[in-house]
Amino acid sequence: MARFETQVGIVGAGPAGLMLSHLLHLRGIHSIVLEAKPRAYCEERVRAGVLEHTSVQMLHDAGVGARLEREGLRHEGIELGLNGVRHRIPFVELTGKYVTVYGQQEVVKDLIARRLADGGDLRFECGDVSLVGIDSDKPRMLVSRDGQSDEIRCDYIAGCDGYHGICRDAFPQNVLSIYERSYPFAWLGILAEAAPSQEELVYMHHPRGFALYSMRSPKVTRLYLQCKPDEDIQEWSDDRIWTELQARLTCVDGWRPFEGRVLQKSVTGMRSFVVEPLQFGRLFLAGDSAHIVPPTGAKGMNLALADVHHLAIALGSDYGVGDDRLLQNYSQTCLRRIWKAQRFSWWMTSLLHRFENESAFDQKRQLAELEYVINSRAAATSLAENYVGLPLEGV
Ligand code: FAS
Ligand code: PHB
Repeated sequence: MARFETQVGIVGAGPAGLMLSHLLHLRGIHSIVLEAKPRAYCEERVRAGVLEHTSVQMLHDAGVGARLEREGLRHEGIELGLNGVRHRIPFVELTGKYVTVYGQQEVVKDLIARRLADGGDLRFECGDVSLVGIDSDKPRMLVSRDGQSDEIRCDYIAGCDGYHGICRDAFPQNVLSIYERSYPFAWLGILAEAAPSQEELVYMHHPRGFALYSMRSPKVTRLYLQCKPDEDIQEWSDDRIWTELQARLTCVDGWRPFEGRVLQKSVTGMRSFVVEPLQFGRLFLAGDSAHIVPPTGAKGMNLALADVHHLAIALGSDYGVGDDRLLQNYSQTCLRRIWKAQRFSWWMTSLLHRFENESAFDQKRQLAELEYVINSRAAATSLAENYVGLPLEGV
């Protein structure tokens, strides 16, 4: 067995794990990142695409924002669609802030490149990871692959291994409280080799179900449509997908998405999920390992970055001046933001999707709420300030 030592062991090389490793490096704190998948897989995995104002600021301040600045698409608003008419929510006018469209895999590529350039210890295809002694002073990560097992002794462990990872399950059962809600639908999403036919995202309410028009670059668009929770992607030819997207997104002013070759298509389940607390002993959860939001509010990746922002500051204070109060408050600090993002993501999902068994009253109430948001500056401002990202505590 090979033995290694580090200050912070990190499980998972998604946005949370990689950003944490980088932020710790900037504070002179050593970390080892264990990732089950190959580097290429992590760099090609298509997921989120919208960065809050706060996330862009964080990436810039951490010195990993140069390509984001060059290639990110600045979006000063979004459009809500109702009865084939688009209504703009002007973020900058209402909040002074904007969002940036930049693929999650681009953020991951930038962070991996920077970590490796700084001599970071990233171990891809690491093998099976298990945790030992998380409530002791020296927790360990055990990694076994091809009959070889390594032991990594740490001061702290960060569980950044997503919803399907192993770290959350390392918490004793009686410690965790789980809050969750599922939705009677999913999203069928495509990446298309088609130029954007308009500049901003369109969130469309439609009797056939929700549809979202998003993008990645001047040549690539990203589109989603509401589908059954157990939808079989094999039953969706590219033609059928475009026909359904055009049926839901085409507007009375003639606007419609440009079509193109479908580069990637998948179905993503919708759930709201939070565990409390985010800490047990010297194990800290961050990102999707602790919370999942439906993507309607574009909060997933941004919440993961906010968690590790707080964790890096807390670890920096502990290592820097021996003050562990921020670490003790880490869970509560993150949960305040997590529950606001949960509320907003649930609200956007409830506002814009068709709920099969909803009553006629609920349908009318949903439309009234959408019309209120479209026509009320106060309601539009509330949407805008949540969408661009609420201020980070302590910043
Ligand atoms: P991640 O899941 O990104 O990273 C966790 C990492 O841990 C992965 O690389 C995984 O391979 C690794 N890992 C897991 N178990 C391990 C183990 N036992 N040992 C070692 N490594 C392990 N958000 C949006 O806003 N818009 C979207 O369109 C959108 N689409 C999404 C589509 C999908 C299919 C998913 C799952 C999420 C989507 N999200 C979206 C949310 C997404 O952006 C997440 O919030 C974000 O990836 C969270 O980042 P991390 O917490 O770093 O977790
Ligand atoms: C995306 O571009 O992938 C995207 C944008 C906004 C969302 C969800 C996903 O709400």
